[in-house]
Amino acid sequence: MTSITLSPEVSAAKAAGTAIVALESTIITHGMPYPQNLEVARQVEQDIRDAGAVPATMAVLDGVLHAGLTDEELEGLAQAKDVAKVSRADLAVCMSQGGTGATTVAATMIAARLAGIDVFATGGIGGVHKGAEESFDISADLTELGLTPVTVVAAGAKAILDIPKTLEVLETNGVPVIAYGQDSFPAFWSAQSDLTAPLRMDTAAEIARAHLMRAAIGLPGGHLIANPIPAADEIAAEVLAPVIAQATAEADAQGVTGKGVTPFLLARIFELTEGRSLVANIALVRNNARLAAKIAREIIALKA
Ligand code: PSU
Ligand code: MN
Repeated sequence: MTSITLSPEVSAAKAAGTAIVALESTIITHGMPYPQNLEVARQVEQDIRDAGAVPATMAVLDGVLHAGLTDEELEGLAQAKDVAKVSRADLAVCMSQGGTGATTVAATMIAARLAGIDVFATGGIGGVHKGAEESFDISADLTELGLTPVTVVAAGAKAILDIPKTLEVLETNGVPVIAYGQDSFPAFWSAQSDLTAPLRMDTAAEIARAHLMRAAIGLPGGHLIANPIPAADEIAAEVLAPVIAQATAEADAQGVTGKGVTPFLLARIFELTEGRSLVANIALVRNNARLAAKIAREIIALKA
């Protein structure tokens, strides 16, 4: 029983010692509408190749956990309806039942570890939701970052989350949170927030050294690299605040709970901004893919 199946491209990269960057698939199935989701998935894969690394998009297809999808597989997933969203809790169940599922940040980290991949690029991680003191809605992504040795490049956390509480839980879980090239923790659509990130690094090489040192001293868990959105693509926090407030209120009024919360909010924000949120989202994911490829290449260079 093999736990994970590598695509021909990923398999060749492993054999050749080429840098590899993991990508999640929940962003494709539950984070963006079709057909932009497919265009973005392909574009981000190409960005990673252009930066000298190989992309490995993770997903469960008919019970098989894949690291790297063919273009047909990617297209099938992007068009499919009712794909499960799988995190740590349901990954093995989805596989044992022969199901098809898109991987969250947590499940993608688990898949990356199984495939021997150190670095993973995404848009935003899950976190502590607003009102968590009542709902207890805290993403399994935050637990995974404390358990699984993968460096995750994201654009900070979305303002649908309680960002100060998200940073507290990451600290409790022993996760180094590193802002790239600035002091403040980026807030997804905005490069700056009024929170100072716990750590700052200015080069991919410095991040690669921290990643390898964590492994060398035997600590489990990864790093969260918070990479600010490029200035040209930012959306002002004042523009999004009322949109987020409305989407959150609707989720509450409609009784949306559990793993439905994040996809509901992402879809409503897309509608309420008439697609403006998606343009920024695409720019920041591509920016994260390029940085992740650099870090992955530095790790390979340091291991050599
Ligand atoms: N945040 C985003 N875009 C996303 C997600 C989060 O800005 O696509 C997805 C990721 O796959 C993340 C998951 O791992 O949602 C978190 O879901 P939950 O809050 O249910 O843990
Ligand atoms: Mn949740």
